This record gives sequence, C-alpha cells and structure tokens, in this order.
Amino acid sequence: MTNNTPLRIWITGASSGIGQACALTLAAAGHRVWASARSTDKLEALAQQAAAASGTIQPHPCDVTSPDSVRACANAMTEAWGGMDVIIPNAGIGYFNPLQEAPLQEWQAMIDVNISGVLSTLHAALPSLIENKGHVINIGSLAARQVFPNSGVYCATKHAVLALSESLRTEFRNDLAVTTINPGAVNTPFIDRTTNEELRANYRPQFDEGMEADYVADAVLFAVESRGRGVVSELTIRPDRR
Ligand code: NJP
Repeated sequence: MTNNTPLRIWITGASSGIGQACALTLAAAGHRVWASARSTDKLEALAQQAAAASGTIQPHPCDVTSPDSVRACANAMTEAWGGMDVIIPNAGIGYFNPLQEAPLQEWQAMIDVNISGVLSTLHAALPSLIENKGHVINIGSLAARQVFPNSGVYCATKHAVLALSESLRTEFRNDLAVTTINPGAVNTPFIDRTTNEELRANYRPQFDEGMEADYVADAVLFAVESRGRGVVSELTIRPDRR
C-alpha cells in the first residue's frame, strides 16, 4: 500500500473541534472517514459538507462510555467497508477544578471517556487494524507529558493514553503504526465544559488564542500519510507566538 491509497479511518468524537477538523481534512485528502459521536445531527451536517466537496464522511452514532455502542459502531464500519485502516480515538473531555473542590462525578466522567472510552474503542478496532497492518492515532495532550494545576485528573487520563500508545507500539511493532499527537491549547469548545466559572473564564482566552483545530488535523494527516516511509510515534504541537 502506498501513501496515496485511500484509507478507511474511524474517528470518535467527530462532531466538534479536533475530531470534526480531522474528519474534514482526511476526507478532503481522499480518505474514507467513519465519523462517530453522540450528536448525530452535527455528524449529518459534516457528511453533507464533505459530500459537497466529493469527500466521504459516514456518520454513525456512538457513545464511547458504552462498550456495546462502541462495538456496534466498529462492526457497522467493518461490515460496510470491509475493514479499518486507521483508528483515531479522539473523543475526550476535561473538567478543570482544584483537586479538593472537584466533584467526584467529574473525575469519573473524564476516566469514563478519556480512558475507558479509548480502551473500548481500541479493543473494538484492533482485530481489523492488525489484519490490515493499520494505524492507531491517539490524541494525547501536553498534559500527557506535563502536569498542570487544576487539571490533575485530566492530566492523569492523558498520561494513561500515552502509556497505552507505548504499550501498543511495543506489543504490535510488526503489525501496527502508533502515533500520539500531543497538542497544547486548541480553539475548540473543550474548555466550555468546565463547571468552575472562575477557572473557565480564566482559561478561555488561552484556548481562544490557541491553535486552530485544522492545524492539528494537518498533523494527523501528515502522520496518516507517512505510511510506507516511516512512523510518527509522538508529535507535540503548541500555539504559535503572537
Ligand atoms: O473537544 P470538543 P476537542 N461518547 O469539546 C465527543 C484533546 N485535546 O475537539 O458525543 C462519544 O470540541 C463529543 O461528541 P458528542 C481532548 O482531550 C484538546 O478540543 O457529540 N463522544 C465531541 O465530538 C480530546 O481527546 C485540547 O458530544 C463523546 C468531542 O468528544 C480531543 O483533543 C488540547 C463523548 C469533544 O469535542 C478532542 O477535544 C489537548 C462520549 N461519551 C488535547 N463525550 C484543546 N482543545 O485545547 C464527548 O491537549 N464526546
């Protein structure tokens, strides 16, 4: 397979931000994108946007906190397209709060989506990926390499994602390419979920001035299309000087 061959790519959390930008960029490059999330109305709009430019984005509902939903989504893709070449388990959330103030439910929600959701997605995708000598592109974070105040559990979940990438890379070195993209602040609705109003207001400008999501998508495209030449195992990208 050359790096020009259209690939079958599953992106979770494709209804917004980085996932949405990856879906559009990869479809514009001629790849077939299986786009999943809970907000199916947004996925339908995305599919229409891609179709208008002759791109293929296939929407499918999927809640990554439900292993049944994840398995059904993976099965639907492999039945429809005969397999999977790339998985991008991008769905992820962050609630920023000092450790002693955070509601336990927020910690649990981050663990459910950012760790258990990624695990369920990988578990469902691996058989087809291994068969096709495919590619795992995990969306880590600067928080996978550094720890910041007010986001300890988020940082812990992203450290877990990086550990999973390294585990996959060492166990499947002959069968899979594994990439971790570690972005700094990206201008998406990500921070709006934070319930601590003071922190949300303090952090919002950093995200407003962050990278645009399509810059992250370009990095993902570079990693995807490096197939046949080498593997981008870890890529850290930060907001530009202003
Ligand atoms: O966030 P946002 P980003 N099941 O809020 C989905 C990482 N990151 O694009 O289900 C399935 O725009 C949700 O879909 P929906 C971050 O950790 C970001 O910025 O329809 N999907 C939506 O599509 C995350 O891993 C920054 O609500 C679920 C998507 O997740 C990734 O980038 C910096 C779901 C979230 O879109 C994308 O984040 C960094 C569920 N249960 C890493 N729950 C940054 N923005 O600065 C949520 O270092 N989703």
